[in-house]
This record gives sequence, structure tokens and C-alpha cells, in this order.
Amino acid sequence: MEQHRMNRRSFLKYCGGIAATLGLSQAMVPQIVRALTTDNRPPVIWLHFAECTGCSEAFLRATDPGVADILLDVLNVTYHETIQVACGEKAEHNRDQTVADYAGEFICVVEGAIPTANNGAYGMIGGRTMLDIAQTVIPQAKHTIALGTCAAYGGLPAAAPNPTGAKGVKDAIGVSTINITGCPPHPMNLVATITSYLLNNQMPALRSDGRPYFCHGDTIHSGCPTPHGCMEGYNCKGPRTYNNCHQQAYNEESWCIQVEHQCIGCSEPGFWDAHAPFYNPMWVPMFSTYRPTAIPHEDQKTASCNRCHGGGIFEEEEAVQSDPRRFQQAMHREHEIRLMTNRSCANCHPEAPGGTYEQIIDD
Ligand code: FSX
Ligand code: F3S
Repeated sequence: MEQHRMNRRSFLKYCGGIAATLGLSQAMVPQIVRALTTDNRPPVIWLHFAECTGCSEAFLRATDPGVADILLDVLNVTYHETIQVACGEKAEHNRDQTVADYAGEFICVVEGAIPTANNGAYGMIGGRTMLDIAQTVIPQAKHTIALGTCAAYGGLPAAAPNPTGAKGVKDAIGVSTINITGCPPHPMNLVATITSYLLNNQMPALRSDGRPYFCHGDTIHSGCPTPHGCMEGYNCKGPRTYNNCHQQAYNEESWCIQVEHQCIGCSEPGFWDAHAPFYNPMWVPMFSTYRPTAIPHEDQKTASCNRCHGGGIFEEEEAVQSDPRRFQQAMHREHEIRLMTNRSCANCHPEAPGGTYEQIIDD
């Protein structure tokens, strides 16, 4: 371990996290340590196509261990277009040389979708199309991991009207891929996938959509920790989203539901189009469900009403109630959470689930 930047304590802790992600006993940690420190780990060549680079950013924001430790020490990344020092022709040469040196041995990690329209002309790197680079490099890999929803299924670059003809790697060039999805995916899911490969000499079991079961086998909903009750009625995609965000925070800090934002299903095939718009429908059901039976505000306005409706918001609501778009602008998420959770809201809004949930805001 001496030559590694990570100290022994944090490396063991990280290996414990890998075991937990893979659903393995902590007794497997010594084997994981051996797998990740053996000299004959396959090299990883990491390519970038049409994307926002958020997938790499997710790695760059990891703090313990840091990006250099993960990419260089744990994953044996030999080529990475975002963080490499070389640029221009030197970078192109490095890529081609690395592929030639490790043909048939390397694991190719691909970020981003591949523009295919007009022979790939809408995505160029160093004078070559991304499509050409993908067709040249990826078939020489032992395994290809599509990292992120863009590389797996097209993602944001493939959103309608998709003038570039962006596609996921499998659809673009016809190779099988292991898909680790999310926009961005959690870095640990990539590390755990490669660790699983090192441990078993084969990739982890995959669903029919190419995603490993260990990280994409259960829905967000199955482990949702929200105390506010299910937000599916407010357009949360958690019940239809197969990801393990609830088991590991991003940046060791937080994730969508923890910050009280609904899941937008960023890891699913069809994201972005199939899940958009993300917000408007969330407000319309609340508006139409609660409003018709609400007791007229002027009859019931109390001090506790002003917690949500003070400062003129109340009047503005009345003025815009026939226009859900303006209503959405006038309100904010905190109001929705209060309506869902504050028992006193049920005085005016009998259907509001707040009438049945624990009161979390003091009256
Ligand atoms: Fe896509 Fe990744 Fe979203 Fe961004 O590389 S999965 S747009 S976080 O960067 O590809
Ligand atoms: Fe994406 Fe939903 Fe997780 S939006 S990051 S799959 S909580």
C-alpha cells in the first residue's frame, strides 16, 4: 500500500463500501483489497462523447478517496480524456497507442452518447467523428461499460428532436455494453462493477436492459426515506426508477430525495423525453384535487394559515387560481410540503394528506 496515495485506513473503509454496494459480507473485504491491489488489473481506457461530463464530475467531486486515488490506484485508468495532461495530437496519439498496447485486454468506459446522423458529423474530436472513434476503439475492448444514461441509452443528447441522431453506445455501434446509469451515475457503481469483475473474472449479473442488478435491481421507492409520504402523485419517478441512490449519497453528502426534490428518473431508458416535463404535472393535481373542496379562504383564514399564505402569497394564489402556470410560479415547494404534512392544512384542504401524517411543523 505504501505507493498508494490513500492511507490504509481509508482504503479499507472504501473497500468496505464496495462490499456493501455489491451486497457482499464485510468478510469479503480482504479479497477486495487483494483484487484492487494486484498488478494484473486490466487497464481502463475512458472515452468521452456527447455529454455534459457530469459523469466524470461526479468522480472529481468524490473526496474520500479522491479522484486520483480512485482513477489511478483503484481502477488502473491508463487513459482519460478529461483529466489527462496531454492535448491535441499528443492526446490522439496517446489514445491510439494505449489501445494498441492493450487490445483485447482493456475495459473501455464510455461517457456520452454518439451522434450518428450525417455519418456522425455532429460530434468531432481531433478531426474525426465520435462515431468513427467509437467504431475503431470500442470493438477492441474486452468489455465496454456505458457510464451514464447518455452512453447507455442516449440520454439528454438524444432528447427530441435529436437532430444529431445521438444514440447510446449499443445502439450506435452494435456492441454489448454494461450499462451503469444515472445522470450522473454514482461513481461507486462503476468501481463496484469493476471490482466484481476482478473478484469473479466475469461482469456482475445484468438485467435485460444491460444494467447490473446490484445497483439497478430495486426502485428508489423501495428504499425511500422521505418522512412526507410517497410523492408519486407529485410526479416523483421513484417507483419507476431502478437505482441505488438511497444507499449512497453523492459526494458523500446528499441525493435528490434527501434534499426534498422528487426523483426525476435520470437513470431510466427514455430519460429525458419520457420523464419530461418534470414539474408542471406535479402542481396540477394538487390544485385541482384540493381546491374544489377547500373551504373558502376568507371564512377560515387563521394565524396558522399565514405561515404558508402570508406576505401576499395568499392573495396572489386567489388571483392566479385559474392559471396553473402562474400558480406554479407564485407557490414554492415548501408550501407543498406543508400542505402535505401540516395537520392544520387539512382544516381547509380536507383531502390533503397532512391530515393523516405526523405534524412536522409546529403550530
Ligand atoms: Fe450524460 Fe455524463 Fe448526464 Fe452528463 O458523461 S448521464 S448528461 S451527468 O455527463 O453523460
Ligand atoms: Fe436520478 Fe432519481 Fe437518483 S433523479 S440521481 S435516479 S433519485
